[in-house]
Amino acid sequence: MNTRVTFIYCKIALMALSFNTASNVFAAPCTYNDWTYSDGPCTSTFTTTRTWTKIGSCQGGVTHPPTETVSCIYRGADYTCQTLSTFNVSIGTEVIVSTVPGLRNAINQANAQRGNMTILIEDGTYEIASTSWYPYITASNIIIRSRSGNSANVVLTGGGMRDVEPYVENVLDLAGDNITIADLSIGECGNHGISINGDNLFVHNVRIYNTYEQMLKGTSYGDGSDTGIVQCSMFEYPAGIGPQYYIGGIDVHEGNDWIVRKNTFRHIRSPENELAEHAIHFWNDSANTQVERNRITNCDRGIGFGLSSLGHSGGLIVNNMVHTTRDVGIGLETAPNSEVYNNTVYTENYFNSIEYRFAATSGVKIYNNLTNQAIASRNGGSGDLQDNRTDAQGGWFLNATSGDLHLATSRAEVVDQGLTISTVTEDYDRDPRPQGAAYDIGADEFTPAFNYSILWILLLP
Ligand SMILES: [Ca+2]
Ligand SMILES: [Ca+2]
Ligand SMILES: [Ca+2]
Ligand SMILES: [Ca+2]
Repeated sequence: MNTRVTFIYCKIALMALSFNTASNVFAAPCTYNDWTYSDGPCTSTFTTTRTWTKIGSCQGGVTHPPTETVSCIYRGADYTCQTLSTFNVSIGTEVIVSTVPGLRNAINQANAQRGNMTILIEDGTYEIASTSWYPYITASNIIIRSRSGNSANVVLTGGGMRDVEPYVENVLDLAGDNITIADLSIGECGNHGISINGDNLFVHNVRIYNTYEQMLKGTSYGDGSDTGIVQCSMFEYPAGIGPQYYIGGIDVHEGNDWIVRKNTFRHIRSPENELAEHAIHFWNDSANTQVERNRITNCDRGIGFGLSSLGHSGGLIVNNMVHTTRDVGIGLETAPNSEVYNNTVYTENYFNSIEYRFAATSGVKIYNNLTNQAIASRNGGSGDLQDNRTDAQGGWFLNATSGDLHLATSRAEVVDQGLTISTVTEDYDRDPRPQGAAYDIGADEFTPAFNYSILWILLLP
């Protein structure tokens, strides 16, 4: 080291020392990079407490309170079906759009900045998808929702419910993770309303209608889409029938640990000899799906785990009301160790309400289900059946052919006749189980409506 280099080295070392010993005086202003935070658990009001910590010894500049309340996506069991706008749920950059070019720009911006963004859409109808461009979102951590919270007033469409082969027209095609779609409608397209390959999708209070293929599709690319939640949503063909057989409600391949709860599926019916796919179908190497408290009516097929040898393992189907018009209400195919508890199934034009099928379907538990047709093994399926009743009549229910399978009156055949299942603590209505002496069979734990005629008698002089 020559003298000059040594001198510079010593000077730099001295400067570093002076900054260290007098950091209060010379500390640089804080930037965004000088802060870190941790969030507590997300509560059922879609809020959490964020705790901020400063890294290093900067002073002034960017600052944060020690704690603050921020919004988050609540995914727990004690969820609410209220709109996300009720809680002003938002993450990252917030963009408000009111035109198709504005919405397309926001999607391009979300991809360019790698997500962390909320897109709020003003009321209106947006023909956002075409066969030459449709929203393809590669970024993660995005919320797309109506600003008003009124799902009927914000409608995202393609060019109509028609065959677009050999082109593709999904209204939303999502490859990123942690994407939330809420409080809007999606329909009128050539393929799917939502196509998803990323993980942790959250669909809340969305109406999907008039898609030429399955309404929500989980594709099998990579290891498929996992841990999605679909809740409080409507899937329907308002004309009462679909455009072709290759349709379905939720169709997921290679999906692990999804939850599908408190949705309605209507009129997912094929106009052809070939059946439509199920309203809810998880298959082709899927596992551990929870399907609870859904209402399915006037569909060809209800809930399916697996299809032929393309199976599904584990999972729970509980407290659903299922009305089908051509095939099974609940079908287990190559679906080992599934649990099917406390469903009510009303089946028209078919012999079996519930089937467990193929030798690979073993270890299934089918308890406390109320059906009007058989619960049957086919092709060597095996399982444990307890406390089911398969002789229900349409008149037992409030409105069987619109899928309202609440008991119309207290029926001795089912009320207090079920097995106690410690993991099933509520019914379709979230009424606690049991009411009265024991569990009821079926999705509804019967609670008699308040009887005004008795009150009238009591009040008479
Ligand atoms: Ca995955
Ligand atoms: Ca998977
Ligand atoms: Ca009871
Ligand atoms: Ca009830």
